[in-house]
Amino acid sequence: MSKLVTAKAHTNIALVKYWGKKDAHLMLPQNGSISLTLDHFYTETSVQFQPELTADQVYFDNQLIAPAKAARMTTFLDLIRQRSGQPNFATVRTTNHVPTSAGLASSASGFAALAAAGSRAAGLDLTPIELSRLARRGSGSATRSIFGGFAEWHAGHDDASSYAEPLQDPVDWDIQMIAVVLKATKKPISSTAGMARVVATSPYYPAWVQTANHDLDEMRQAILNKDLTSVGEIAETNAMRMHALNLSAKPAFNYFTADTLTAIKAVQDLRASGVNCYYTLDAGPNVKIICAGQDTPVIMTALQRYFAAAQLIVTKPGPGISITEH
Ligand code: 2P0
Repeated sequence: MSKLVTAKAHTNIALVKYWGKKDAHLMLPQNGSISLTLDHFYTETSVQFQPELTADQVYFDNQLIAPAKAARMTTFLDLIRQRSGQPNFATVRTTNHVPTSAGLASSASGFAALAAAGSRAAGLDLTPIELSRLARRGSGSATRSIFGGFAEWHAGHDDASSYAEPLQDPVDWDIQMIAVVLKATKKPISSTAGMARVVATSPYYPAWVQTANHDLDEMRQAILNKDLTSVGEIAETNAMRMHALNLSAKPAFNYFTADTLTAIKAVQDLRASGVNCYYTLDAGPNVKIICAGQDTPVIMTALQRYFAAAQLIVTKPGPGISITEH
């Protein structure tokens, strides 16, 4: 029986987005991305390899899940077995500390935690950058969740060169995100399939890659300067260009609901009234508002005209991965 190892990874929100692969097997992105890891949402996963098992056993919130639903995780465990020489199947127990079905990037924290717990349980002792490369094979956004604060995922050109690194951690200036958790309808298309369709069919894709690379340079500088206004402006523009790709795909799709547009409008109105706040959106209806802590109360009050207090979650920069051997 292997060591029992638990890892805790926080989710991250991209400020310059990843939206398209150039190699689906190695999970190499078309462009680099920059994110902020959040304190409030995280996944805890424990892994133990056991000789008596005849298949991997994956539990989500203490419920054993069907093999078909666990396929992406067991394929990832195969990769760890291949690298480590660990011959056994594993028991995996994972708990997502995110509001139920909020769709707040649980694959980022999920695969980061699985990479860390799984590799250590299998006897590998990986550096943070090696862990980031491994997490990438599970889900692109997981590449960045190894690190706390601001992180940058370098697109790279092969397995060795595509990894994230910390840009700024800890974050010693005032930046927060308010997650506006909106009721999800059935997701129109998964992230993986959505971005593949965009790369294959959007005539605007080359312009996206070009502008994303420019956004990366500007965002790096804005973070170094601790400049909330620039971080917010670049992030908002970048997010809307990503969603414009979805609208320009064939067939077109989008992740917005009516409430998404209400939240966007509320941010625009707040900004028009002098409050320094910006929005970003990922592959779901939720809106994340980038702001300073001092403005949080006025933003919360304004949003509560439209949304219940329980739908508004204030988050701060969060830490990188932590690993415990039992
Ligand atoms: C990101 N998103 O940079 C972008 C922005 C959502 C919008 O990465 O196919 O679950 O597993 O690599 O990482 C969500 O997609 O997709 C995502 P795969 P992933 O955070």
